Amino acid sequence: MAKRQKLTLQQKRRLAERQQKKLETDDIDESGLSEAKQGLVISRFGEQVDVVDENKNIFRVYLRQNLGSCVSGDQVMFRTNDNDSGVVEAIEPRFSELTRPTPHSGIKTIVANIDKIFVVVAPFPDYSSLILDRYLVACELARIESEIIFNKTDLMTDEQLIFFEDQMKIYQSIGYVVHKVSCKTSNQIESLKQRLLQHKSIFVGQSGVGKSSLINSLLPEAEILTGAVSENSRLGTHTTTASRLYFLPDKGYIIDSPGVREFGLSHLEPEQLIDGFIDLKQQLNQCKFRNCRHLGEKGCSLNAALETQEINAQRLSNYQKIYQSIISK
Ligand SMILES: Nc1nc2c(ncn2[C@@H]2O[C@H](COP(=O)(O)OP(=O)(O)O)[C@@H](O)[C@H]2O)c(=O)[nH]1
Ligand SMILES: [Mg+2]
Ligand SMILES: [Zn+2]
Repeated sequence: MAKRQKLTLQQKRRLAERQQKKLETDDIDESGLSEAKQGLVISRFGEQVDVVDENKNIFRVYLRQNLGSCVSGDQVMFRTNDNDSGVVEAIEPRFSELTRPTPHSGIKTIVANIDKIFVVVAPFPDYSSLILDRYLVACELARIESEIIFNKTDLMTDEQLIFFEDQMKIYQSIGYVVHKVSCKTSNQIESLKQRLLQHKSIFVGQSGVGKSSLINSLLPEAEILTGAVSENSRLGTHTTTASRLYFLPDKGYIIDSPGVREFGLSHLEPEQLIDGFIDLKQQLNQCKFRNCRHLGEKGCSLNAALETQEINAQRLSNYQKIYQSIISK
């Protein structure tokens, strides 16, 4: 067993060495590299990233081996060559990051250096408060401020409008800023824009809720940057599988992210989860058992808070569902 493992490690190392050599000899002309300069990562494509320099020139460059993860929003030091290519040499420390688990028990950084997360939901694809709460938990635990966008209001039937008004009230009463918008009619898009300006934000949410459409409505000029990247790198258009950063007119930026159906939280310790539910946490008041999991145990203070309607039943139920999903991972 030990021998086999050793071989594998050796093989891995050789492979890495070969790749590194290939990277340096084939793709990067080391002698022609510029001085290191500061850049901002717009998007990641496999082993390459698009980096923008202070003059808003965009380069598709390689990553030095052992650099660690490099994602949209990362501040980097990089060098370029005459072919609009180059290499990232260092990643600056991040002031924030949003992470999620990988299928193999690892943790993946999705985005770096953001100060606000907009969670987008809509009547289509089917709205789920559980999915919304999963995102909100991730935001709270990353200590990044979040706001909620209810998009596609133009598609809501009268019945749905009543339901969604009710949902919005739940989140507003917790303290979340809620936006009720439509890309189709541009309803409330301008007031949403005011909340974005000066910030470094990301749009997250299920695929199809309208994240990319929102960015197009908010920043028609964002198209220009998209075009510029494709032309500059000569590598065709961008896939929707990668996150992508767009500059706001003055300061700040907005990052469009690909949708994930359910935001994974399996990397959390179950007892961390309550910190992600700010409303429930506030109402915690000495449960009978010190190690209470708040799953309906006798003497749980959240049962009492539910009875006096200090907390919302849907939120408690979602907390319990997520808790169960973490312990059954
Ligand atoms: N009726 C309506 N359709 C919308 C609205 N916003 C987006 N869509 C449509 O929803 C679909 C998915 O939008 P997209 O922006 O690609 O979603 P994303 O996967 O979250 O980026 C597209 O067909 C959009 O035209 C809206 O406010 N109203
Ligand atoms: Mg999209
Ligand atoms: Zn309890």
